[in-house]
Amino acid sequence: MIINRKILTLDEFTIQQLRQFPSATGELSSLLRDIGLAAKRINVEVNKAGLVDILGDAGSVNVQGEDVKKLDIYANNQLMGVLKHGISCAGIGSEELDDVVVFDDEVSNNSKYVVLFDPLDGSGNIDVNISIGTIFGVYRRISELGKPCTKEDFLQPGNRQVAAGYVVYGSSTMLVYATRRGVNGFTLDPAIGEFCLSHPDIKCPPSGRIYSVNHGNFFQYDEGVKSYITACQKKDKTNGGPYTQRYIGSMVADVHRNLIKGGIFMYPGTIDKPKGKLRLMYECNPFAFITEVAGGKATNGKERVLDIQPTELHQRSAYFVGSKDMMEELESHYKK
Ligand code: P6P
Repeated sequence: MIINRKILTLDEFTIQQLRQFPSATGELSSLLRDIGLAAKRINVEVNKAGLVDILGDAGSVNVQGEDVKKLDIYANNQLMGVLKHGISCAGIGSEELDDVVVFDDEVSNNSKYVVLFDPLDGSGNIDVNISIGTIFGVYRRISELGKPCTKEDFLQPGNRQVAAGYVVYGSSTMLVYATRRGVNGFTLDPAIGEFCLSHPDIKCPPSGRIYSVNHGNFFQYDEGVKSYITACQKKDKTNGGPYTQRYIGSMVADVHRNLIKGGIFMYPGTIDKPKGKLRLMYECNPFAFITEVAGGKATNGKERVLDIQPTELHQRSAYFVGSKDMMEELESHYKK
């Protein structure tokens, strides 16, 4: 008897995916559920952030007598905790930590995956109540199982990701993750405390009318980028008129909107910072993987982001990601 399940929770969805691959060990499904648990815990604190003045600012002691941590440190610790105490992760790399953390215990050393994450991207927007997010990428280890994972496990090109995803803490809290089989979005239902499948099989529209960039740096961008931005502003009425510029200074929210509605997000290099600001391993690569699985593209202006061979854990990359047609129009301006 097939039970008609209208709403699948994240746990039910990952288990359903697992049932379709009897040979799978379930480690990846378990890891994704672990991240979902951390996201729920982070969501509780992010939603209280506006009350920090009452609960006490980071570094102080709150009314319950607890140390109030900076939210991004709190988020980092939640993700590291669930992954260390799970069965699927041998170690992590985090935007908040200088070096990778090798879990080095018997279970972790036999775990197949390592995870890189930005625990709370855009955390500077918390005190003005703008959406922020968590970003993660999952790699299969290349080091020997049974031993501690190594730095090389974390310095793989983004095309070696087996899964990637993000959580956007916004008007609702959503967890979106991709495997090579597709991109699926889950919205947190506070009534039951579960992420529920709300956006099955997300596809990035091949084109759109939204471009996201920090216009303040316009005169620092190279000619190709300036030419494309100007073209976005000069679209005439025969093709719908000028595009809309939407940039809220929180990459997760901007890229999520563009993934659903169609659009392009740009964080180009500048004269002062040729590599731009965004980090390759735990900001650019996860969104590049998700966007490509959904039908879009992601480059650094010259090459596919997922093909970049990393050399450092925290290296930066110029970044362009979004709808296929818009990315190809940008590339045409680079070729001029
Ligand atoms: P700028 C947040 O600090 C972040 O890393 C991204 O989330 C965001 O898109 C970008 O930086 C904003 O940077 O230089 O435009 O303020």
